[in-house]
Amino acid sequence: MIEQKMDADWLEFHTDPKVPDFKLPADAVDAHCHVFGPSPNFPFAPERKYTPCNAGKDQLYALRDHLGFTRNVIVQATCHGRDNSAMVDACRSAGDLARGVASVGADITWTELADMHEAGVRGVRFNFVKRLVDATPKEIFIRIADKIQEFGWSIVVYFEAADLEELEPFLKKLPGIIVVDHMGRPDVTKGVCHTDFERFISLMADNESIWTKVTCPERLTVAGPPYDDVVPYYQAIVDRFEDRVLWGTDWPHPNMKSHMPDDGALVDYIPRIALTATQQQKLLIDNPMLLYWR
Ligand code: 0GY
Repeated sequence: MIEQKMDADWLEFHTDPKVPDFKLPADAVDAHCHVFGPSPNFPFAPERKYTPCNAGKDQLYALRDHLGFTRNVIVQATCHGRDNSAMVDACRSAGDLARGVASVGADITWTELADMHEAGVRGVRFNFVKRLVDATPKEIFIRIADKIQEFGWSIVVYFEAADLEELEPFLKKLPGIIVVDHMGRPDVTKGVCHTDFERFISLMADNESIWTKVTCPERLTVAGPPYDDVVPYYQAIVDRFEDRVLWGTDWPHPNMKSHMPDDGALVDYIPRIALTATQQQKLLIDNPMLLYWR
C-alpha cells in the first residue's frame, strides 16, 4: 500500500496536550472527532479536497483517556469520502464506547445500513461547505434521510452562516433530529446580535428537532487562543437550548492553518461556555447519550 503524503501546509495535531485543569464528569462524551487513515490501511478518497496527516483510532483513544473522556462519536470526514471503513473499524474496536456518523450515497442498501448500525453508526452527515465537497442535490439527501429513519439515526449538517437562509426550508423538511455542526459557523466579528446569528437562534427556537454542536472555537475565532471572542456565542446557545447541545474536541482538527489547538486547553474551555454543573452534565453526558446510545 502506498502512503499518501499530507498537504504541505497541513498542521499536525498537538502531540503533547496538557492534562486539563477542568475535571470532566464521569462518562463524558467527545461527540465530534474524526479518524484519518492511517492511509496505508485506510486510503483517503480520490475525490478529497485535502490530504491530512494520519490520525488513527489508537491515537484517538489515547487522547480520550488522557483528557478523561469515556466515549467518542466519530464523524466521517470528507477526506475519506463515502468510504466509512476507517470510522467503522474505529467504532468496532471501541465496542460500546464509540458511535459513528457516516457519509453515504442514495444508493446505500438496507444491508449496508444494518451492518453500520451493528458497528455503532447512528447518523449520517450532510456537508454543504464548498471548500470541502462538491455539491450534492438536496433530493439525494432527502432520499438518504428517508432511508435511515427505520434505524432511528439522526442527521448532522455542516454549513456556513452565509448559507443558512437558502438552506432553511430544506433543513425544516428533514425528518428526525438534525445536529448543526459548530453552530452553523457564525462570523464572530459580527456580534451575537447580528441578523445571521439571530437567524440561527430563531431556527433552533422554532424547531425542537434542531440541535447543535458548541464546538470548534479554534475555527471560529479571529482573536486566537484562548478564544474569548467566541465565548458569547456558545453561552447564548447553551443558556437557551441546554437540552439540544453537544460538545467535542474536533480532533485531529482538519484544515487548521493558523494554529493547532491544545486539546487539554479545549477541555478547559468547557466551563466557560457551560457555566453550571447541570449544563455540563447535559452537554457532556445526557444529550449525547440520548442521541447516540439509545
Ligand atoms: C470539522 C471541520 C472541517 C472538516 C471536515 O469532514 C471534514 O473534512 O469536517 C473543516 O475543514 O472545517 O468539523 O472537522
